[in-house]
Amino acid sequence: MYISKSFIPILKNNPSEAKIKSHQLMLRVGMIKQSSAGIYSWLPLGFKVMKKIEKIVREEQDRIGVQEILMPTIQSSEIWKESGRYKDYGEEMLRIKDRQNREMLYGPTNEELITDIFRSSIKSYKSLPQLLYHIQWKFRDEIRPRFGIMRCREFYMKDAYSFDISDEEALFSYNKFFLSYLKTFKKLNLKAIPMAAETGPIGGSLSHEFIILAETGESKIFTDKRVFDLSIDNAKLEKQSLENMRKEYEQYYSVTDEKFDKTEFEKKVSEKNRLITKGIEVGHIFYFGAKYSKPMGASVDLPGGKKDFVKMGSYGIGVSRLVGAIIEAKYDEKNEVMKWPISIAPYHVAIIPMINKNDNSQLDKANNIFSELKKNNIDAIIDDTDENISSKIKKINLIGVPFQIIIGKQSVGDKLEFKEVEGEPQMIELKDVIKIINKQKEKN
Ligand code: 5CA
Repeated sequence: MYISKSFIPILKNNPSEAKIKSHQLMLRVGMIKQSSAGIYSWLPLGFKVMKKIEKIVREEQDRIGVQEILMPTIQSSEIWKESGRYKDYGEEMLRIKDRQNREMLYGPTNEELITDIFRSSIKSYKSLPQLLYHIQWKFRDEIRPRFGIMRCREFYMKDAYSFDISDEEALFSYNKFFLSYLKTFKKLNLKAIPMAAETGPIGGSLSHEFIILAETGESKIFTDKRVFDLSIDNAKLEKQSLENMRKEYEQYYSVTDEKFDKTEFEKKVSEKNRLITKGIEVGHIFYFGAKYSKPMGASVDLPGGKKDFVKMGSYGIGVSRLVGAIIEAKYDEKNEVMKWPISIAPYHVAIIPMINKNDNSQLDKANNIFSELKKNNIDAIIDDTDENISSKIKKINLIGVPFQIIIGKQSVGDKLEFKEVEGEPQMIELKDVIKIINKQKEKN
């Protein structure tokens, strides 16, 4: 891919309407374009990154045995009337009438729809547990959409739902997601901390928000620093192991301001371990037992012949919000350098030749390198514009391509000038470039 032919509409300066760095960068390098308040189009660069995040989220859901489905964005109001949430959800729900005058809505979440799907097919405890997820657009008519795709009205979410026979089994499902979320965020190179949280309009008795630290985050958090040192490496997908892992996290005080209790915080956390800061909520999990299954009549036959309502939980990850959250965590605003983890970078490497109108040799060299990289599953972009090398490097730094091959005066014979973003250049052969990039890809 040539930069001259790509749709990457870069702006010279930061757009004035953007207040936080993720919003600034996403508009500046043309990852998104606002279409109306809180509603965005995703342009190639942004879409590529989001799709890569989605892939990692999906892999980690599949790994714990959640089955993927796809539910529609438009739902009927009937099921929401059954659960009692049609009224409760209030103005955040976008309500629509179809041509038959039926009340429809753009789904803000899917507890009702999934319960309806479940109850129509699953009748026996023998089919439990059922773990289902989808990745789909949601709409919430937020009163104050802000910070670009961080708090917008239309956003892309992974939402999963669990159905179990008893509270004990349901907590096993909950804990599977707890672990899977920690793994997902780790893969995305983020340190997310699970924090006891309020359940809000989703409801239920148990809930954790997964928060990454960021000054620009909207959640105020109160935590025991030692929670950052915990490791999930030894946790296994078994009841006891998962329970122990969650207990280990829960022994450290970690809450958002909705749950904050000053006396408890000061009693449980010594002064040197107290951390009061801000964060971004990238995931949220809930356990709500029979909150939806009871009013909607989703029950199964039990071993003795009796029936009971299934126990449910729901588990969300803000896939589109993660794009912004990762920028908040990784973007060096002062030097205008973005460093995407290679697993989600829009391109693995940028090839930057010096372009000379009367001499095609540098561009030919770039094309050959591009083909060789492609053969090795390395996704490259060639900056074929006629800007000078230093402004090209600036642009690539801003986009956040993690590696650069510069074909300038330094590159002679088989040796190429190769560097990591913010790293020192080294003169090496293409085969070694391939080795370094592939090694980095495997590590992530
Ligand atoms: N049904 C449950 C779990 S599947 C649910 O909807 N949970 S939620 O309301 O907490 O949303 C899940 C995740 O979606 C949040 O953790 C957040 O990362 C993301 N999210 C929520 N609202 C927005 C919004 N307005 N803009 C961008 N992302 C959002």
